Amino acid sequence: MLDAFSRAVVTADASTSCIGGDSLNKLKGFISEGNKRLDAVNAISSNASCIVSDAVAGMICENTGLIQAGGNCYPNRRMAACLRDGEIVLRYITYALLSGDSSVLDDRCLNGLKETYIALGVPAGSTVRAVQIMKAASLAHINSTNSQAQAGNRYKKNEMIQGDCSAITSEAASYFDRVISALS
Ligand SMILES: CCC1=C(C)/C(=C/C2=NC(=C\c3[nH]c(/C=C4\NC(=O)[C@H](C)[C@H]4CC)c(C)c3CCC(=O)O)/C(CCC(=O)O)=C2C)NC1=O
Repeated sequence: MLDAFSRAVVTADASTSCIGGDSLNKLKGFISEGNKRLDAVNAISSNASCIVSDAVAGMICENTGLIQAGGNCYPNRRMAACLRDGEIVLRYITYALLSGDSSVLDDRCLNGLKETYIALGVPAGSTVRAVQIMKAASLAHINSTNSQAQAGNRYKKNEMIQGDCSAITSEAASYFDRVISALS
């Protein structure tokens, strides 16, 4: 498992070079922009149960066969497993976002997951749909663009200093996309 710093070391060592130039500048940015990263992680973590339950509910609304006999969210045992998997995936995405590197997500969550899902008959398309909804909700929370209209009485405003969050948003998006491509 690597983070932005150990990744720079491993990459430099692989080419027997010193750490400098571009990779040092990237690490400087990692530090100077660090509070945005912490806020982004907090925006997801502190809304995780809402993000997960909303995504799984949305996935089921679009495909109600999932909760009927023969569906992979039926009976309740499978529904619980599905919600738990949503939380696992989102938690590993927050770890990757915190460390600035996808290896924790790749190695500890995604490695072999597609094969596990195929063996269990968990439908890939539905899983991808749930991850897409989690992605949209998480990016909205990072940017504080979540609205009462979308969230109803569960609406929670994130108190954050407003600034340019485009870089951390696209980095977060890339981890969701990683999950989607690993399962597709
Ligand atoms: C550390 C990382 C980690 C991951 C990622 C993980 C996933 C994981 N999900 C599983 C099951 C499952 N996963 C789902 C998920 C879903 N079904 C659907 O229809 C939806 C599309 C989707 C939710 C979005 C379901 C229903 C099961 C139970 C399947 C079964 O037992 O028939 C299983 C089989 C064992 C079990 O049931 O607990 C594993 C290993 N376990 C881990 O330890």
